[in-house]
Amino acid sequence: MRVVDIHTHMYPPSYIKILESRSAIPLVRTFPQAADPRLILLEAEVKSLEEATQDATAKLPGRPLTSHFASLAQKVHFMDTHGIDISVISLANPWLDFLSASESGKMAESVNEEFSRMCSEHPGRLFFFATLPLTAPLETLLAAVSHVQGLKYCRGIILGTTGLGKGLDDPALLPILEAVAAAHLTVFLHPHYGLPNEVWGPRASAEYGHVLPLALGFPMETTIAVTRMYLAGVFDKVRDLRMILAHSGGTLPFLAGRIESCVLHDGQLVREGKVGKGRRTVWEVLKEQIYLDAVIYSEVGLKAAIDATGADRLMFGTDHPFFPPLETDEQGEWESVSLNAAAVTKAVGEGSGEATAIMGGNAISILRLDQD
Ligand code: 5CU
Repeated sequence: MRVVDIHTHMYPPSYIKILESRSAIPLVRTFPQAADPRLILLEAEVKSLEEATQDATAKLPGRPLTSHFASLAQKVHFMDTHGIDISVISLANPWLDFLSASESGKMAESVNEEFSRMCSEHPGRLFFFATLPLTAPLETLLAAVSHVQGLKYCRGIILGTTGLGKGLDDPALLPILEAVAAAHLTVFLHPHYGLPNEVWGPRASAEYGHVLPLALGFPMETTIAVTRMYLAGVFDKVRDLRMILAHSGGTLPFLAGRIESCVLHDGQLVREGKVGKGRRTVWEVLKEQIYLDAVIYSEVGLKAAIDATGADRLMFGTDHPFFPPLETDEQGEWESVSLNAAAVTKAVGEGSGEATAIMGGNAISILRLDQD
């Protein structure tokens, strides 16, 4: 069995430099009371950033920026430690979303070249999902798709849920999705923005750590983005589009039936003829155009994902370098990885054909990882 990690991130050193120069999130900041700089990414972390800036005894914001985020040697060490044969690396959130229209094209080019170079240092072991300059003009964006299509180890693009700023159901995004699909690049859809902070209530920032935005905000964001695409007919308009959804599709496998029922019972959609013959159901789109990663940490979620798309559409991932062990050596085994591997074993049986497929076989054939 070959093990492939399709959900594994890095911030190349040039990207970290940009974060170090920033005063608004995303940013990197050093605090006298901590050895490692802190990486502050999420809106939900802004309050604790302000508190720690004013009060040296306040809890530290964000997460430690360890060598796991930017070092290629560390990525390979992590792979070796966990028996991972191949990784498909991607820039972590929030990608280039915060750069201006004039900056993002050049930065995308250099980040994608940097990922390409890293992959070439470990041929056959590393591939990557490229990053698009979504704030740039359409022609720069289309040129970026052509550029990454020509990079030997590129197998797709990582995409957030905001698209060009108005979400993934925005008609202006269609030419990009069409170009990506025509280039046979798979989209890896990943959340970043979660839900508005108010949803978490006044106690969250001080008492609940990152649990609510990460455990619930991220998956809901993905669910909403894909449902909007479905309702706007994006999957029908771009039939060759193939998307891997992070975190086993958010809550889509669990909610697809409810989405279907709401469509069937919606007076407006029925009146407008959107529910008639020829409509592909959410279930059909899931089985035809969607793949899911297996980053859900339990057999219950994984079984729902398998039921929704089929075991031949699931791919193992780790979310490295996020979720490191807090009480054991970071250079050793990570519980976040073993939880996901154990979920596969429990859901489909150790050594089964389905386990072999989910742990690596699916990724190798879907992402053409046995081809140079
Ligand atoms: O811990 C986190 O904030 C994250 C994040 O930002 N992105 C991700 O992919 N996983 C965890």
